[in-house]
Amino acid sequence: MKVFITGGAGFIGSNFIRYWMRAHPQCEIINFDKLTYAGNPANLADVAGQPNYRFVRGDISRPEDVLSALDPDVDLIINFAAESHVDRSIENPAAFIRTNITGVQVLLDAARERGIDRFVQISTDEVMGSLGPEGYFTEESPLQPNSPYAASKAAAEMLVRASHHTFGLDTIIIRSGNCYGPYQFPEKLIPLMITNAMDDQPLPIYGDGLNVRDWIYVEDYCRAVDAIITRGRSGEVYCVGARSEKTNLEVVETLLRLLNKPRSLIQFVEDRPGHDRRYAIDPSKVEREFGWRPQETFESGMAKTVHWYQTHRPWVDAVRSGAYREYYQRMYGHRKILKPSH
Ligand code: NAD
Ligand code: TDX
Repeated sequence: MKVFITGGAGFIGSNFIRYWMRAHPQCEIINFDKLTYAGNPANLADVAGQPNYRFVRGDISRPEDVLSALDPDVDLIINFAAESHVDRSIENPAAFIRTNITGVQVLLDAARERGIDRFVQISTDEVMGSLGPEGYFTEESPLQPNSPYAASKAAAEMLVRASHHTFGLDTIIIRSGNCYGPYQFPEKLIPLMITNAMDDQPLPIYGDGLNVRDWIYVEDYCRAVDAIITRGRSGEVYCVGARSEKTNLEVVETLLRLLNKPRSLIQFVEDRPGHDRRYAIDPSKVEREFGWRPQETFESGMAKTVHWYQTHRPWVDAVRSGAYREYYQRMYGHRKILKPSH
């Protein structure tokens, strides 16, 4: 089998490639990635030399890039490539439209042209909007995206659905909750807080810190994606979550404890505009159909994650240098500091 994985140099994609090569050692992989600020060849340095792995640099929104890299004998496309950070989509949505919408249509067209057996779109719970204190997202929840990022991922889902319905393309959509683990770029909550705390820098929590996210350790997610790809039904949507809801404040307090750093590092700052209050996934469908269960608890996954960042200082220093410093200053330099309400 030959798999075309897009966005494999990013956080989830690189963890998935490492996982997949272990689980399916006979399989050939093409990793197709534009290497944006979020794509980092160092994330896959350990597999780069293997004979069944090939890297191609290219942009999913450019048909000529995709068609020249997509060998005729590819069986499966898994699309991890995306602009993935909500705050950047608020600052400038243009790249999100190009990659997350145009790029997905380019891949769908290429999949049809080449007669690919299955197209898997990696989506997100954010397409379903924000929950109140009660209730859960399921595969039947309406799409109600609130940020430019979420809107672009919802649009992509609609294009995937249309390719299935109109052209009979074999497609699957997978929506997960917030992933965390090794190799995550430190713009996202958990790696940003760990790397700041390691350097005794302030930990900027948006608003009251009581927004809730549903966390899943990346390796657990990779196993779920594997089960869905190999055994899932064409045209279906699958929601993956580990039943692990935490407020942002709970997340930060957990990692402060693991790092043995003081609570005084916490700084409440001006909220994210349009900040979704709560995400929570009901993963019953995936549990029922595949018998999948997460292997890590939030505590064990966080302990592994903190340990990974502590023991990969050169990786941390490299990704936090150069353009990252400008990004950080732009994103956090002007945020008002708030007095905590609790
Ligand atoms: P990431 O930002 O770490 O990685 C994205 C990768 O895509 C990078 O390697 C980047 O270089 C590549 N890329 C970006 N634009 C591209 C383009 N035009 N052509 C080719 N490659 C391009 O993202 P991630 O956190 O690993 O997320 C992977 C996927 O999972 C995304 O589709 C995201 O929407 C989805 N997702 C992520 C989470 C999460 O918690 N991280 C949760 C749910 C869904
Ligand atoms: O500095 C911060 N302070 C803070 O309080 C950052 C970066 C985030 N937050 C809050 C905002 C959210 O409530 O933490 C929570 C998590 O934020 P992010 O890590 O930016 O993730 P989120 O906005 O929930 O989106 C993530 O999950 C779904 C991923 O970035 C998406 O790619 C995925 O689709």
